[in-house]
Amino acid sequence: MLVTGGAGFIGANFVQHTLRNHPTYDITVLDALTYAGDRRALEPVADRVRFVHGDICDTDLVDRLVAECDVVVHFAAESHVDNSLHDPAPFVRTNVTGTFTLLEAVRRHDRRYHHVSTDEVFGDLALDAEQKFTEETRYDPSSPYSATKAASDMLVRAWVRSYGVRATLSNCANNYGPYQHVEKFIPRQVTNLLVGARPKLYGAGLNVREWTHVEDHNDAVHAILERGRIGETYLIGSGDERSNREILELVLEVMGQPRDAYEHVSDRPGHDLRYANDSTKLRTELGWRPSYVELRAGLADTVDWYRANEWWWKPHKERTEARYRSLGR
Ligand code: NAD
Ligand code: TDX
Repeated sequence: MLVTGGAGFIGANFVQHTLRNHPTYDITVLDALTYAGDRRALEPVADRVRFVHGDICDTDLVDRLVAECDVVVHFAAESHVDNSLHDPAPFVRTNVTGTFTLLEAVRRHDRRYHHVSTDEVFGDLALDAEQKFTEETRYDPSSPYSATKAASDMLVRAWVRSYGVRATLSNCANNYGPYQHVEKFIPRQVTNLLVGARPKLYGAGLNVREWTHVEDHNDAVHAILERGRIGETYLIGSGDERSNREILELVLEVMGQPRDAYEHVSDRPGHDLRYANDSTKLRTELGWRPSYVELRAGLADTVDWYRANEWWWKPHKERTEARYRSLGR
């Protein structure tokens, strides 16, 4: 199995998860170790994984690695919306050209391919709408990040239809859990509290996200790899929708702080209001169910992980906050 982006948040959890549940798998990780990649996230399985430091846009390297594997699981991406607003160029390169490079190699060598994508490709929903995203929802991305993820999904669909590439796609809701970069909402607030800084809420904090534990996301990816239908898209989500303010208040409560111990900062331009996935297809067709049904308990575990693993996140913290300060957030 070739796992791209395996030194990132979801990819590293996927590699650890896979080796726990399928100890005989032979895994190669391809990762460029950008600011978001950290090889130390693979430390618990370092002696069981082949790590290749390289770029998914490197045609020769990708061709060689794809030729050697049976299945490609593609996580590598530029993944942070705020960064994409500031400098979209690496998003177009990695998310679009990188996916194209992988698809061409997969086509040449007739390999099974799974494409990891996001609910953000659908744009956003009104806060008071009954409706959720489904596999049929029209694409309507808002940010440079989501536009490049949407473009990459379209490439995959075209390669299935035009060339018969054996691919599946998944679009997951917001993830949380261990090894998430401190630039993202939950780890940023948890680590702010751990270093004695105040959490930062964008705007009024009314935007809603559907929070899914990374282990549940990775269970779903395995279900799709094992039983998913070629050419199909599956939406993944816990069903647990919360406003950012609610999440922050939960984090503060879990960490024993007053519920109002945070500050409001300027809002994200074009900030999507609400994401919510209808994951009925994944649940009925493939029998997937989230095991993290209690968000509070999942958050408490995540807070414990950040408390116990300062060695992992501390080296990224100061640089991340310096970047936010320059953006006024
Ligand atoms: P991340 O930013 O934590 O990790 C991305 C990894 O990709 C890093 O290790 C980085 O070094 C690597 N990478 C970046 N550019 C590369 C390149 N050109 N070549 C090789 N490697 C490169 O991201 P994440 O949160 O783990 O997200 C993984 C995937 O899941 C992405 O495709 C993202 O769009 C998708 N996704 C994320 C979420 C979420 O909540 N985090 C939700 C749904 C979907
Ligand atoms: O300090 C903050 N304060 C704040 O209020 C940060 C960093 C974020 N926010 C808000 C913005 C969002 O409404 O919290 C929400 C979550 O923000 P992010 O963690 O940046 O996630 P989001 O923009 O929702 O995108 C995430 O989920 C979908 C991932 O980063 C994407 O890779 C994934 O595709």
